[in-house]
Amino acid sequence: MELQEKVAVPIFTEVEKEVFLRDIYPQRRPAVLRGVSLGPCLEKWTVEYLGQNGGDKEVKIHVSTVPQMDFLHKNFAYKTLPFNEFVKRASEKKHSDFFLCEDESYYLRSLGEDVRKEPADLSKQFPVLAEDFHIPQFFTADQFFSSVFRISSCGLQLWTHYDVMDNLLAQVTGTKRVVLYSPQDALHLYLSGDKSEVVDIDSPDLKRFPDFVKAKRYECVLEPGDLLFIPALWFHNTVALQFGVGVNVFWRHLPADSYDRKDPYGNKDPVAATRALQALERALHTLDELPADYRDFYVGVVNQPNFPIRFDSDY
Ligand SMILES: O=C(O)CCC(=O)C(=O)O
Repeated sequence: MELQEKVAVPIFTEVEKEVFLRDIYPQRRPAVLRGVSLGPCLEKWTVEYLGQNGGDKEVKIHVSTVPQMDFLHKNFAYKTLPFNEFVKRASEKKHSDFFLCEDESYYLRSLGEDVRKEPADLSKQFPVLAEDFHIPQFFTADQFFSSVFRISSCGLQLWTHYDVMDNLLAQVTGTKRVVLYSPQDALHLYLSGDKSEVVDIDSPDLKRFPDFVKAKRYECVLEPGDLLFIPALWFHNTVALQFGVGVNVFWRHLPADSYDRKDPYGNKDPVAATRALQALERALHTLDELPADYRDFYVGVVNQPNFPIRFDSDY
């Protein structure tokens, strides 16, 4: 059996803004940044402190009977809990109060005040805790898009997906394994929208997903204090190796008007890409007027690297 190529994500220590912008950012490849100051959150954010200072604001969470969450088959439930109760439950292995079963797993991806319109912003939803977390100033204020709490039970695995914004994922407490795939491997990931259908990336069903082995696997383990730079369009899959608290910061790589204005999550394709994909879908639909063998032929023509170059067909 063909083996999947594995690469460790490079680690850079005590990176200053100038070095990030000159040597790392333009490469458009993931990088672990170690030793960048994130503020007092590293010492302060215990379960008790988070509960006391995050308060009892209601948060919408994912709850699952198994740690491997599967978005496409929705093997989890959306529930609501006060933030302090959520943090307590996410930090324990067995629960006396639970929704589905006593060892259920929890995940929070924090949201904006108006979930449909507003991106998450720690300083608005959790102002006291936000003071403890210093966002690395690697980009300009007008590029800022959102700051999102990522809090997971031990073992919780988040599906492979891409986002359209550049991202710094900060691990504040606990450790997390992150596996990434390049946008160039999109064809090998069996996409359904922005997510991969390959749920079990460690033991994939190669009968269903034979080309998955062709996707190069980039991997790192984030420790408290680490930042992971995830460039836009890079696929990522996370496993919390311990109960952990992280914050990710999305910012714009492209001019602001390239992005969908009604996208609080930062995962809707840029407007030009959406327009192009819709036009392509309509164009491919036109081929339905032809028999299957003609259709396949012309889809093949579109897919060949020289498309749309046409040579004169006269002899
Ligand atoms: O840390 C996680 O659990 C997921 C992070 C993620 O998907 C992101 O930062 O975009």
